[in-house]
Amino acid sequence: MIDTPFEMTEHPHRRYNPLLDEYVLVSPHRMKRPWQGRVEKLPPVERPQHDPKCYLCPGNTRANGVTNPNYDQTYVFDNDFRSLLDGVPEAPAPAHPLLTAHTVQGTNRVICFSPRHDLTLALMPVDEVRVVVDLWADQTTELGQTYKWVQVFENRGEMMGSSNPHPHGQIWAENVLPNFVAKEHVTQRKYYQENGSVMLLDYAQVEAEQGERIVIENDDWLVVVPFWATWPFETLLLPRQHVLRLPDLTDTQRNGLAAILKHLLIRYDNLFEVSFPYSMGWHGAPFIDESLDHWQLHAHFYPPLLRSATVRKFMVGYEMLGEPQRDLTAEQAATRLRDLSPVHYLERD
Ligand code: H2U
Ligand code: ZN
Repeated sequence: MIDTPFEMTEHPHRRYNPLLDEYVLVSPHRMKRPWQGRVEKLPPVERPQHDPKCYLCPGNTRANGVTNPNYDQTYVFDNDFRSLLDGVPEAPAPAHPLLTAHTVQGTNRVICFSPRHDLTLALMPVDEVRVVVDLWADQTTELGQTYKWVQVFENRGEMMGSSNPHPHGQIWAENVLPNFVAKEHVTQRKYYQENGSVMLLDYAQVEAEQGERIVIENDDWLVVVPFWATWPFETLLLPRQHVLRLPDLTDTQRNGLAAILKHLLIRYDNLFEVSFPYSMGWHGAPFIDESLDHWQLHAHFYPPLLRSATVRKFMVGYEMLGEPQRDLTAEQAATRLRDLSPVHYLERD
């Protein structure tokens, strides 16, 4: 029996994720246990500006024999190994409802963020990150004319399964809403119907007032470790104004976005002095013929690291069978990220 009043920094509790309508178990008392694992740093990896063996560098030939142009900013191409295809025939009616399958139509693209093999978004100049923002927006507009969903994302680092260190992201577009997006569509709509306001605008407001989960902010954007974060250093990037999709961002909002992206990623790299692995991606209103006022553009960052450049969080055991669990609270993670130097560790004197 614990005879002290409930403290979020002391006692196990479950936090509600309103976007996914699910819970995460938080066990802050476990932070007190001894840790005997190694806390190592990795030696910095020296990468050339151009790697003759890289599939994404300008002028190189890809796995399927196509040669990349000598691009000098960004470069988009159809993924040579697409997971989604167009013109797929209709699947037959299921033999039993428990064996249901549907046809899906779609496409996949790869975006090179820079011709420089050795850079990352954290190390690119802000005006070059801005070019990437514009490209994400333009691709969303273009693919949104054909598909209901356009998923812009980046897998960074070997730990996340990225096949190549060259700065790049991907876009998958399809004629259905994938699971997480379908969930966010329903939860945001329900919140809007019940409260008459936009869930993630209300959330940004509460976070701006409370401050304790803010990592970094500027006039148009806010980065928080969400109250319901599952990954140790997960963050949510939110506009302060109501925005449905990337292409709707104004020139000023895009500049602010490029700046805050770079500075978030610098802090991530500085945390364990390593090029921080993560999966990040954008969620905005889908291209469907329904009322969409409940939608708010946002980006999720899901980094796997927990304690050092090599010690990661695994979502296993109870997390596969019950629900996600974390020890470090969202507030503690935000404080750690907020207190880091705004100067990249590789660019310090
Ligand atoms: P990842 O780093 O997340 O693996 O993304 C790289 C993508 O690039 C991957 O989806 C594609 C892979 O299919 N690719 C090509 O389209 N052509 C190539 O020559 C190599 C990789
Ligand atoms: Zn390269």
